[in-house]
Amino acid sequence: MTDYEGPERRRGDAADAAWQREIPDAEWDDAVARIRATGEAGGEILLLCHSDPDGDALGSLLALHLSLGRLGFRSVASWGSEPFQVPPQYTFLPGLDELTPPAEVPRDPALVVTLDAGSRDRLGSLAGLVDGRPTIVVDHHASNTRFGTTHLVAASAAATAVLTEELISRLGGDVDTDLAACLYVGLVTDTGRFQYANTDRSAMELGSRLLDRGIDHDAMSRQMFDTHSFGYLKVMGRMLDRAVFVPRASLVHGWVTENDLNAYGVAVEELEDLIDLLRTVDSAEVAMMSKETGPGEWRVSLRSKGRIDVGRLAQHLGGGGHAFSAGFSAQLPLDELVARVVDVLGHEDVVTADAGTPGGGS
Ligand SMILES: [Mn+2]
Repeated sequence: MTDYEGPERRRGDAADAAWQREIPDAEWDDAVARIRATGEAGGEILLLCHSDPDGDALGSLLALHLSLGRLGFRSVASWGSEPFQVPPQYTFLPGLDELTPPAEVPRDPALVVTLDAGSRDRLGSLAGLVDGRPTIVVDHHASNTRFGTTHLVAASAAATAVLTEELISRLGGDVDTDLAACLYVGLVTDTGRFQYANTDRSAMELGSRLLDRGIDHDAMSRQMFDTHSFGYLKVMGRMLDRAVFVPRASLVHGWVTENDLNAYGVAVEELEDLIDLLRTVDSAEVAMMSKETGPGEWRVSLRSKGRIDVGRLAQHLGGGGHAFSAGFSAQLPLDELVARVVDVLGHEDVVTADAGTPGGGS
Protein backbone atom coordinates (compact mmCIF):
# COMPACT_ATOMS: atom_id res chain seq x y z
CA MET A 1 0.00 0.00 0.00
CA THR A 2 1.48 3.31 -1.00
CA ASP A 3 -1.53 5.61 -0.86
CA TYR A 4 -0.82 6.63 2.73
CA GLU A 5 -0.76 10.36 3.03
CA GLY A 6 1.52 11.14 5.93
CA PRO A 7 3.35 14.29 6.88
CA GLU A 8 3.29 15.59 3.29
CA ARG A 9 -0.34 16.48 3.79
CA ARG A 10 0.48 18.30 7.00
CA ARG A 11 3.09 20.32 5.18
CA GLY A 12 0.51 21.62 2.73
CA ASP A 13 -1.29 24.88 3.22
CA ALA A 14 -1.37 24.98 6.98
CA ALA A 15 1.55 26.17 9.07
CA ASP A 16 3.79 23.52 10.61
CA ALA A 17 2.72 22.18 13.99
CA ALA A 18 4.84 23.41 16.91
CA TRP A 19 6.49 20.01 17.37
CA GLN A 20 7.73 20.04 13.77
CA ARG A 21 9.70 23.21 14.46
CA GLU A 22 11.36 21.66 17.51
CA ILE A 23 13.38 19.04 15.60
CA PRO A 24 15.83 20.24 12.91
CA ASP A 25 15.69 18.44 9.57
CA ALA A 26 19.34 17.46 9.99
CA GLU A 27 18.39 15.47 13.08
CA TRP A 28 15.66 13.58 11.21
CA ASP A 29 18.07 12.94 8.32
CA ASP A 30 20.68 11.63 10.73
CA ALA A 31 18.20 9.28 12.40
CA VAL A 32 16.93 7.95 9.08
CA ALA A 33 20.47 7.48 7.72
CA ARG A 34 21.60 5.57 10.83
CA ILE A 35 18.58 3.27 10.83
CA ARG A 36 18.87 2.61 7.09
CA ALA A 37 22.63 2.01 7.19
CA THR A 38 22.33 -0.39 10.13
CA GLY A 39 19.27 -2.16 8.74
CA GLU A 40 20.67 -2.58 5.25
CA ALA A 41 23.94 -3.94 6.63
CA GLY A 42 21.96 -6.57 8.56
CA GLY A 43 22.87 -5.04 11.91
CA GLU A 44 20.64 -5.47 14.94
CA ILE A 45 18.54 -2.46 15.94
CA LEU A 46 17.42 -2.52 19.56
CA LEU A 47 14.17 -0.67 20.34
CA LEU A 48 13.52 0.19 23.98
CA CYS A 49 10.61 1.99 25.57
CA HIS A 50 10.50 3.09 29.19
CA SER A 51 9.99 0.64 32.08
CA ASP A 52 6.43 -0.26 33.06
CA PRO A 53 5.22 0.95 29.66
CA ASP A 54 2.03 2.92 29.20
CA GLY A 55 -0.01 3.03 26.00
CA ASP A 56 2.24 5.56 24.24
CA ALA A 57 5.47 3.70 25.08
CA LEU A 58 4.04 0.35 24.05
CA GLY A 59 2.25 1.61 20.94
CA SER A 60 5.29 3.53 19.66
CA LEU A 61 7.63 0.59 20.38
CA LEU A 62 5.45 -1.91 18.51
CA ALA A 63 4.73 0.41 15.58
CA LEU A 64 8.43 1.04 14.94
CA HIS A 65 9.33 -2.63 15.45
CA LEU A 66 6.67 -3.82 12.97
CA SER A 67 7.66 -1.12 10.52
CA LEU A 68 11.38 -2.02 10.59
CA GLY A 69 10.48 -5.68 10.08
CA ARG A 70 8.48 -4.77 6.98
CA LEU A 71 11.45 -2.82 5.63
CA GLY A 72 13.50 -6.02 5.98
CA PHE A 73 15.53 -4.73 8.94
CA ARG A 74 16.37 -6.76 12.05
CA SER A 75 15.00 -5.25 15.24
CA VAL A 76 14.47 -6.39 18.80
CA ALA A 77 11.83 -4.70 20.98
CA SER A 78 11.92 -4.70 24.77
CA TRP A 79 11.89 -2.72 28.01
CA GLY A 80 13.86 -3.06 31.22
CA SER A 81 11.36 -3.94 33.93
CA GLU A 82 9.96 -7.15 35.41
CA PRO A 83 7.52 -8.75 35.33
CA PHE A 84 7.72 -8.40 31.56
CA GLN A 85 3.97 -8.13 31.29
CA VAL A 86 1.66 -6.17 29.00
CA PRO A 87 -1.19 -4.45 30.87
CA PRO A 88 -4.48 -6.26 30.14
CA GLN A 89 -6.04 -3.22 28.47
CA TYR A 90 -3.41 -3.43 25.68
CA THR A 91 -3.41 -7.15 24.88
CA PHE A 92 -5.10 -6.56 21.49
CA LEU A 93 -2.01 -4.78 20.16
CA PRO A 94 -0.42 -6.32 17.07
CA GLY A 95 3.15 -7.55 17.43
CA LEU A 96 3.08 -8.46 21.14
CA ASP A 97 4.31 -11.98 20.33
CA GLU A 98 7.46 -10.43 18.85
CA LEU A 99 8.56 -8.74 22.09
CA THR A 100 11.81 -9.93 23.67
CA PRO A 101 12.07 -10.23 27.49
CA PRO A 102 14.90 -8.10 28.94
CA ALA A 103 17.02 -11.13 29.90
CA GLU A 104 17.11 -12.26 26.25
CA VAL A 105 17.95 -8.89 24.73
CA PRO A 106 21.24 -8.98 22.75
CA ARG A 107 23.97 -7.19 24.70
CA ASP A 108 25.75 -5.69 21.70
CA PRO A 109 23.22 -4.15 19.28
CA ALA A 110 24.55 -1.97 16.46
CA LEU A 111 22.04 0.80 17.16
CA VAL A 112 19.55 1.64 19.90
CA VAL A 113 16.31 3.60 19.49
CA THR A 114 14.52 4.65 22.68
CA LEU A 115 10.83 5.57 22.71
CA ASP A 116 8.96 7.76 25.22
CA ALA A 117 11.86 7.63 27.74
CA GLY A 118 12.74 11.03 29.20
CA SER A 119 16.02 9.89 30.72
CA ARG A 120 18.49 6.99 30.75
CA ASP A 121 17.09 5.88 34.13
CA ARG A 122 13.69 5.25 32.58
CA LEU A 123 15.21 2.36 30.61
CA GLY A 124 15.46 0.39 33.87
CA SER A 125 17.63 -2.72 33.80
CA LEU A 126 18.56 -2.14 30.11
CA ALA A 127 19.84 1.44 30.61
CA GLY A 128 23.49 0.36 30.26
CA LEU A 129 22.92 -0.66 26.63
CA VAL A 130 22.85 2.98 25.48
CA ASP A 131 26.31 3.70 26.91
CA GLY A 132 28.97 4.21 24.24
CA ARG A 133 26.57 3.19 21.47
CA PRO A 134 24.74 5.20 18.78
CA THR A 135 21.33 5.91 20.29
CA ILE A 136 18.35 7.67 18.74
CA VAL A 137 16.07 9.19 21.38
CA VAL A 138 12.42 9.60 20.30
CA ASP A 139 10.49 11.43 23.01
CA HIS A 140 8.16 14.27 23.99
CA HIS A 141 9.03 14.89 27.66
CA ALA A 142 10.03 18.50 28.39
CA SER A 143 12.42 17.09 31.00
CA ASN A 144 14.25 14.91 28.41
CA THR A 145 17.93 14.75 29.34
CA ARG A 146 19.14 14.13 25.76
CA PHE A 147 21.04 10.99 26.71
CA GLY A 148 21.52 9.69 23.16
CA THR A 149 23.50 10.61 20.06
CA THR A 150 20.52 11.70 17.89
CA HIS A 151 17.52 13.43 19.41
CA LEU A 152 14.02 13.41 17.95
CA VAL A 153 12.68 15.20 20.99
CA ALA A 154 9.74 17.61 20.85
CA ALA A 155 7.98 18.63 24.07
CA SER A 156 5.02 20.01 22.15
CA ALA A 157 4.24 16.69 20.47
CA ALA A 158 1.09 15.26 22.05
CA ALA A 159 2.57 11.76 22.15
CA THR A 160 5.72 9.89 21.19
CA ALA A 161 3.41 8.15 18.70
CA VAL A 162 3.23 11.44 16.75
CA LEU A 163 7.02 11.44 16.34
CA THR A 164 7.09 7.71 15.62
CA GLU A 165 4.68 8.16 12.72
CA GLU A 166 6.91 10.89 11.31
CA LEU A 167 9.98 8.65 11.62
CA ILE A 168 8.21 5.72 9.92
CA SER A 169 7.10 7.99 7.12
CA ARG A 170 10.62 9.41 6.63
CA LEU A 171 11.96 5.84 6.51
CA GLY A 172 9.58 5.24 3.62
CA GLY A 173 7.44 2.81 5.62
CA ASP A 174 3.73 2.38 5.07
CA VAL A 175 1.31 2.77 7.98
CA ASP A 176 -1.00 -0.20 7.52
CA THR A 177 -3.87 -1.17 9.84
CA ASP A 178 -1.59 -2.91 12.39
CA LEU A 179 0.78 0.03 12.66
CA ALA A 180 -2.18 2.43 12.80
CA ALA A 181 -3.65 0.51 15.75
CA CYS A 182 -0.34 0.78 17.66
CA LEU A 183 0.03 4.50 16.96
CA TYR A 184 -3.63 5.16 17.84
CA VAL A 185 -3.15 3.59 21.28
CA GLY A 186 -0.26 5.97 21.95
CA LEU A 187 -2.19 8.97 20.71
CA VAL A 188 -5.49 8.30 22.47
CA THR A 189 -3.91 7.43 25.83
CA ASP A 190 -1.47 10.35 25.99
CA THR A 191 -4.10 12.92 24.99
CA GLY A 192 -6.61 11.56 27.53
CA ARG A 193 -8.85 10.55 24.60
CA PHE A 194 -8.24 13.92 22.90
CA GLN A 195 -9.26 15.86 26.01
CA TYR A 196 -5.98 17.17 27.46
CA ALA A 197 -4.41 20.51 26.52
CA ASN A 198 -1.72 18.73 24.46
CA THR A 199 -4.42 17.80 21.93
CA ASP A 200 -3.57 20.04 19.00
CA ARG A 201 -4.58 20.04 15.38
CA SER A 202 -1.79 17.68 14.40
CA ALA A 203 -2.94 15.16 17.02
CA MET A 204 -6.48 15.31 15.63
CA GLU A 205 -5.13 15.00 12.08
CA LEU A 206 -3.03 11.98 13.00
CA GLY A 207 -6.15 10.46 14.59
CA SER A 208 -8.04 10.98 11.38
CA ARG A 209 -5.26 9.48 9.22
CA LEU A 210 -5.17 6.43 11.49
CA LEU A 211 -8.95 5.99 11.28
CA ASP A 212 -8.54 6.03 7.51
CA ARG A 213 -6.40 2.91 7.84
CA GLY A 214 -9.42 0.95 9.02
CA ILE A 215 -8.61 0.50 12.71
CA ASP A 216 -11.33 -0.83 14.98
CA HIS A 217 -11.17 2.21 17.25
CA ASP A 218 -14.39 1.59 19.14
CA ALA A 219 -13.44 -1.96 20.11
CA MET A 220 -9.95 -0.75 21.05
CA SER A 221 -11.39 2.04 23.23
CA ARG A 222 -13.74 -0.40 24.93
CA GLN A 223 -10.87 -2.68 25.91
CA MET A 224 -8.61 0.20 26.94
CA PHE A 225 -11.06 2.31 28.91
CA ASP A 226 -14.36 0.54 29.52
CA THR A 227 -13.46 -3.03 30.41
CA HIS A 228 -12.49 -4.07 33.94
CA SER A 229 -12.61 -7.18 36.06
CA PHE A 230 -15.04 -7.24 38.98
CA GLY A 231 -11.98 -7.30 41.26
CA TYR A 232 -10.83 -3.99 39.77
CA LEU A 233 -14.12 -2.38 40.80
CA LYS A 234 -13.64 -3.63 44.36
CA VAL A 235 -10.06 -2.27 44.45
CA MET A 236 -11.39 1.04 43.12
CA GLY A 237 -13.98 1.04 45.92
CA ARG A 238 -11.34 0.52 48.61
CA MET A 239 -9.17 3.24 47.10
CA LEU A 240 -12.01 5.77 46.94
CA ASP A 241 -13.23 4.93 50.46
CA ARG A 242 -9.92 5.88 52.07
CA ALA A 243 -8.76 8.65 49.71
CA VAL A 244 -7.78 11.80 51.57
CA PHE A 245 -7.95 15.48 50.72
CA VAL A 246 -5.21 17.81 52.02
CA PRO A 247 -6.78 21.29 51.71
CA ARG A 248 -3.64 23.35 52.44
CA ALA A 249 -1.84 21.63 49.54
CA SER A 250 -4.93 21.33 47.31
CA LEU A 251 -3.99 17.67 47.04
CA VAL A 252 -6.16 14.59 46.78
CA HIS A 253 -4.43 11.29 47.47
CA GLY A 254 -5.53 7.71 46.91
CA TRP A 255 -3.56 4.49 47.27
CA VAL A 256 -3.76 0.80 46.54
CA THR A 257 -1.77 -1.71 48.60
CA GLU A 258 -0.34 -5.10 47.60
CA ASN A 259 -2.89 -6.54 50.01
CA ASP A 260 -5.75 -5.01 47.96
CA LEU A 261 -4.32 -6.44 44.74
CA ASN A 262 -3.88 -9.91 46.23
CA ALA A 263 -7.35 -9.89 47.78
CA TYR A 264 -9.01 -9.31 44.40
CA GLY A 265 -6.50 -10.84 41.99
CA VAL A 266 -5.75 -7.52 40.29
CA ALA A 267 -2.37 -6.63 38.69
CA VAL A 268 -0.75 -3.27 39.46
CA GLU A 269 -0.57 -2.61 35.68
CA GLU A 270 -4.38 -2.43 35.59
CA LEU A 271 -4.52 0.64 37.82
CA GLU A 272 -3.42 3.26 35.28
CA ASP A 273 -6.90 4.86 35.10
CA LEU A 274 -7.57 5.24 38.83
CA ILE A 275 -5.92 8.64 38.97
CA ASP A 276 -8.48 9.96 36.49
CA LEU A 277 -11.12 9.49 39.20
CA LEU A 278 -9.03 11.43 41.71
CA ARG A 279 -8.34 14.29 39.31
CA THR A 280 -12.07 15.00 38.99
CA VAL A 281 -12.21 16.42 42.55
CA ASP A 282 -13.21 20.06 42.07
CA SER A 283 -11.27 21.53 44.98
CA ALA A 284 -7.99 19.67 44.27
CA GLU A 285 -5.30 21.17 42.06
CA VAL A 286 -3.12 18.05 42.22
CA ALA A 287 -4.15 14.40 42.23
CA MET A 288 -1.77 11.75 43.59
CA MET A 289 -2.20 8.00 43.23
CA SER A 290 0.20 5.62 45.01
CA LYS A 291 0.48 1.95 44.06
CA GLU A 292 2.39 -0.48 46.26
CA THR A 293 4.75 -2.48 44.04
CA GLY A 294 6.62 -4.29 46.84
CA PRO A 295 6.60 -4.16 50.65
CA GLY A 296 6.67 -0.43 51.39
CA GLU A 297 7.61 0.39 47.77
CA TRP A 298 5.38 2.89 46.01
CA ARG A 299 4.95 3.88 42.42
CA VAL A 300 3.34 7.32 42.49
CA SER A 301 1.42 9.05 39.69
CA LEU A 302 0.66 12.77 39.73
CA ARG A 303 -1.74 14.92 37.71
CA SER A 304 -2.19 18.67 37.73
CA LYS A 305 -4.98 20.90 36.52
CA GLY A 306 -2.46 23.54 35.40
CA ARG A 307 -1.30 25.70 38.31
CA ILE A 308 1.32 23.18 39.50
CA ASP A 309 4.07 21.67 37.32
CA VAL A 310 3.96 18.08 38.56
CA GLY A 311 6.87 17.18 36.25
CA ARG A 312 9.07 19.47 38.32
CA LEU A 313 7.48 18.19 41.52
CA ALA A 314 8.34 14.61 40.48
CA GLN A 315 11.92 15.64 39.64
CA HIS A 316 12.37 16.87 43.23
CA LEU A 317 11.47 13.32 44.31
CA GLY A 318 13.68 11.46 41.83
CA GLY A 319 11.10 11.01 39.07
CA GLY A 320 9.97 13.00 36.06
CA GLY A 321 7.30 13.58 33.45
CA HIS A 322 5.24 16.35 31.93
CA ALA A 323 3.92 19.53 33.56
CA PHE A 324 0.45 18.00 33.82
CA SER A 325 1.29 14.32 34.24
CA ALA A 326 4.29 12.81 36.01
CA GLY A 327 5.43 10.19 38.46
CA PHE A 328 8.14 8.88 40.75
CA SER A 329 8.99 5.85 42.87
CA ALA A 330 9.80 5.81 46.58
CA GLN A 331 10.34 3.45 49.47
CA LEU A 332 8.82 5.28 52.41
CA PRO A 333 5.94 4.87 54.84
CA LEU A 334 2.81 6.31 53.22
CA ASP A 335 2.43 9.24 55.65
CA GLU A 336 6.04 10.33 54.99
CA LEU A 337 5.48 10.00 51.26
CA VAL A 338 2.52 12.38 51.43
CA ALA A 339 4.42 14.73 53.74
CA ARG A 340 7.27 14.99 51.20
CA VAL A 341 4.90 15.74 48.33
CA VAL A 342 3.11 18.38 50.44
CA ASP A 343 6.50 19.87 51.31
CA VAL A 344 7.59 20.12 47.66
CA LEU A 345 4.20 21.60 46.75
CA GLY A 346 5.28 24.54 48.91
CA HIS A 347 8.34 25.19 46.69
CA GLU A 348 7.99 28.17 44.40
CA ASP A 349 9.51 26.46 41.37
CA VAL A 350 6.67 23.96 41.03
CA VAL A 351 4.11 26.73 40.46
CA THR A 352 3.68 27.35 36.74
CA ALA A 353 3.97 30.82 35.26
CA ASP A 354 0.88 30.45 33.12
CA ALA A 355 -1.67 28.81 35.35
CA GLY A 356 -4.61 27.70 33.36
CA THR A 357 -5.46 24.95 30.95
CA PRO A 358 -5.76 21.38 32.06
CA GLY A 359 -3.47 18.99 30.26
CA GLY A 360 -1.97 15.57 30.40
CA GLY A 361 0.00 12.98 28.57
CA SER A 362 2.81 10.74 29.59
MN1 LIG B 1 4.22 9.62 26.02
